[in-house]
Amino acid sequence: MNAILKSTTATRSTQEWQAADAAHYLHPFTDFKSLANKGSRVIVSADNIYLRDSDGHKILDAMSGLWCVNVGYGRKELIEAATKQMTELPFYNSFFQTATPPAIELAELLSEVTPPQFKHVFFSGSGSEGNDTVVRMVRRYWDVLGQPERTVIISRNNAYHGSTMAGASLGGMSGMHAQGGLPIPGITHIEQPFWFELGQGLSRDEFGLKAAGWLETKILEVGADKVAAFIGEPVQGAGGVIVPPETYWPEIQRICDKYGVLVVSDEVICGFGRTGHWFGCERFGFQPDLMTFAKGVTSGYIPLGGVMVGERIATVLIEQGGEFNHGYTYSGHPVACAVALANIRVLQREGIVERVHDDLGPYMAQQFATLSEHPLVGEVQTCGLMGAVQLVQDKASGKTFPSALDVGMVCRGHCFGNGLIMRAVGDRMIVAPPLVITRAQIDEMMALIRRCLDLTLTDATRQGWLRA
Ligand code: PXG
Repeated sequence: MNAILKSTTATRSTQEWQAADAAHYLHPFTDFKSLANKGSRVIVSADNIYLRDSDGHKILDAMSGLWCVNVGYGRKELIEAATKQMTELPFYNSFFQTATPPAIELAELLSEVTPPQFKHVFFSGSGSEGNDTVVRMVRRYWDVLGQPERTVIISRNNAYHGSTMAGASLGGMSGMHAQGGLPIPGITHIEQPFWFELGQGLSRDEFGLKAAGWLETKILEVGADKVAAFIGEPVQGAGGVIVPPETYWPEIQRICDKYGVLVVSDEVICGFGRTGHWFGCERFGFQPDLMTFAKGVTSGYIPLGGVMVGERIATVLIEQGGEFNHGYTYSGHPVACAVALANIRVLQREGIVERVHDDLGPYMAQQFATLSEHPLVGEVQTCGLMGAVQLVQDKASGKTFPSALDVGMVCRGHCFGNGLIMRAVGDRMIVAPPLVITRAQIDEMMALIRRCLDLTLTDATRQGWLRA
C-alpha cells in the first residue's frame, strides 16, 4: 500500500482517541450518548479509494468520504495547489471591492464547465450556505423585478439541502423539521418522485409525469404569483439515491416555465461528474436558473460551495439590483478556490467525467443489476457512479421490513466489519465511490456488497424476519 496510508498523525492508540473524542467532540447527526458509549471509528489516512483506521484496517470507501472525494485521495496536484496558495496568500476577502486571482480564475473556469446559461458564480463555504444564498437570491430577484410577493419556494419530501436554518427548511427530512421549529416560513413541500414507494401500479414514466404534476397542483394551491422557485436534487442523494423517472425533470421544467417559476438544481452531490455528466441537470435534460454546488468542486479536500447564477437572474441583479446584502467571510477563499481549480483540471485532463459516462457508470449498472436476484433485494437503481439497493422483507410483493428491525443498520454493520463503507438510508443501501475507481475495484466492491447482503440474509433468516 502507498506510503500515504501510513499516517504520521496516528500517535495515540484507538482507545485513547476514543476517550478524548467521547469527552469533547459532538459529532454531526449523532446520538452523542450512544456514540460515546460505543466509541468512534477513527480514520487516520487514505489513498486512492481506500481508508485506513487507527487499528490499521484497510477500508474500501464506497461513499467518497461523504459524496465528495471525486478524484480520489492523495492527489498531489490538489495538495500542491493548496500549499502554493497558502504560501502566496492564505486569505483575503472579496467584500470591499477586492478579489484574489484564484477566485477570479475559478469563476471563469466554472462558467466554462457549467451549462451555457451560467456566466456568474456566488461563492459560499458549503452546500448549506449555498442554499441559504439561493433563498436570499431568488427572493431578491423577484423583489427587484417588482414582484415582492413571490417568496414561496417549493421543495420535496425526503430532499436534503443542508443543515442551516434555510437548508434544513428546504430539505424534506421530517426528523430535522421536528427539531428547532422548521421549516421557516415561505417554504413548502410536495411528495418525492420515488417510484418504488409511491408509483406501484404505474410504469416509471407514467409515475414521473404524475409526480411532476404534484408541483403544478402546489403552484395553483399557493398561487402562481406567490411562487418564487422550485428546488430539487437531480437525483436525491442523502434521501437514498432516488433516481427519478426519465419523464420527471422535463415535465418539472415545462410546469415551471408555464408559471414563470425559477428552477434551482441542487448539484451538491450530482455535480462534477457523479452522474456521468458534468452536472445532473445535463443528465436529466433541464435548464436550471440557479445551481448549488459544493463537495465535488474541491473533491472535499477543502470546504467550498457556491451558486451558479443563470443570466436571467444575474442580469437583473447586476443591472437593477444595487447592493446585495449577503455574503460570507470565506466567499471565494483563495486556498479553496486554488484547490478547486486544480481539481477541475484533473477532472478535465484525465477525462474522468467521460469515463464515468462511457465505461464505469454502465459497468457498475450492469454489476448492480445482478444483485436484483438476491432474495433480500426488492429494487436496484444506479445513475452514473451512484447506486442503491432496496432491501425487502418479501421479494415477491416488494413489501419492506418494519422500520423497527433496522435491517439497513444490520447490513451496514456487516459492511463495517468487512472493510466496506456503504451508507444505509433506512433499508436502502447506497454507494457513491470515487470517480477514479477502476473496473477491478468495482468488482472488489461488488464482492464485498454481495458478502454483506449474504450475511444480512443469514441474520434475517435466523431471526425469522423474512416472510413468505
Ligand atoms: N445539498 C445536497 C444535495 C447535499 O447532499 C447539502 C446540500 C449540504 O451541503 P453541506 O456542505 O452544507 O453539508 C448536501 C450535503 C448523507 C449526507 O448522509 C449528505 C450530505 C451531508 C451530510 C450527510 O448522505 N449532503
